[in-house]
Amino acid sequence: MGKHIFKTKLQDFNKHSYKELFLRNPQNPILSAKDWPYPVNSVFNPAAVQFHDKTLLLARVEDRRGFSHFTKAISANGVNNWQIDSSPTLEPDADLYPEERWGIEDPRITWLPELEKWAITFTAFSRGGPLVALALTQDFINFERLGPIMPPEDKDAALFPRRIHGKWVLIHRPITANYVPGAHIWISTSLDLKQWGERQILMHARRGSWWDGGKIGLAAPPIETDSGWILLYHGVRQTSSGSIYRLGLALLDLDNPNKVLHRSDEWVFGPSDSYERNGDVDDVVFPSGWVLDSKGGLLKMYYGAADSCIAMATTTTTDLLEYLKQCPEALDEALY
Ligand code: BMA
Repeated sequence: MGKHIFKTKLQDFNKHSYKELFLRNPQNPILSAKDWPYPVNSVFNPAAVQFHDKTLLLARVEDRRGFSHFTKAISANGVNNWQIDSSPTLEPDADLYPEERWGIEDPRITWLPELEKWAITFTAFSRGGPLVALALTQDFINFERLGPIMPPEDKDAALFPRRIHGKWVLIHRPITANYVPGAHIWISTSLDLKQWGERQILMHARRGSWWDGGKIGLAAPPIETDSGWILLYHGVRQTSSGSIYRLGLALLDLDNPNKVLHRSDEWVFGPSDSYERNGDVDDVVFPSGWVLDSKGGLLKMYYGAADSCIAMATTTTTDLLEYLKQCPEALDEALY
């Protein structure tokens, strides 16, 4: 066992009640199938960005075949009065893009100032398994598909907003062979957004009874701060009645994002309200986007709840950084 485990003693956990970093919106869930302008099974796991001073969600929408597509919803306050496209915004097109045969899922969006385009990384569900695909857009009406950028199985990907040391950087989550069992978060680089290399493990899933023992993946795209990149990730624990998806935090070195500076031992957000606990897949909170209000410093996290609806919770980058800096230094160890 590593020294890491003993940094927080059990009595420290018991002394205080947990400080909640995220505050759920009282109107949760803010969007669900009943709000959709056309018949769908469920809406969940949305990407989220600030677009022309409004909040734009690109929601994963699942039809009754079980296939997913994306539809955008725009709101001035990011909570209600959503203008939802009357038909799918981006649909799988298996004739031209065979990797999209069984749908497209879980988008993440990053603004790339260098290209003046939004980069959408998403899971394309190919016959060979889920893989990471990339599309670019300027207006969320026309999309330029770059196709698969990672082979199956790989998902939970997002780009950093700028090149670092001349290279684009991608976080993603391949499922690898059994040398280091589990599903870990990886980081790769590219010169042209198409050919990716220098792949390495960024963060291991922990093991045993840890809340993130077994499987982790990126949640929302990394946020740049003076202290480093804030990484929000989901961790999965298998139980006798299924998986529980919860969230943790890490801080990556600003100049060298393949170095993890701090990582939360505890989860910082997990399913507790009924819409998070019960749905198509119980006990899932799955953010894939957050929006920073540059004026107030408020950070709105949008997440899928129980694979059935969309909810929102708020925090601030100040609170996240304060919390993260108290977290243990991360050991790049598979054997926690
Ligand atoms: C993951 C992804 C997510 C989903 C989650 C819980 O593997 O497929 O889209 O929300 O499982 O079912």
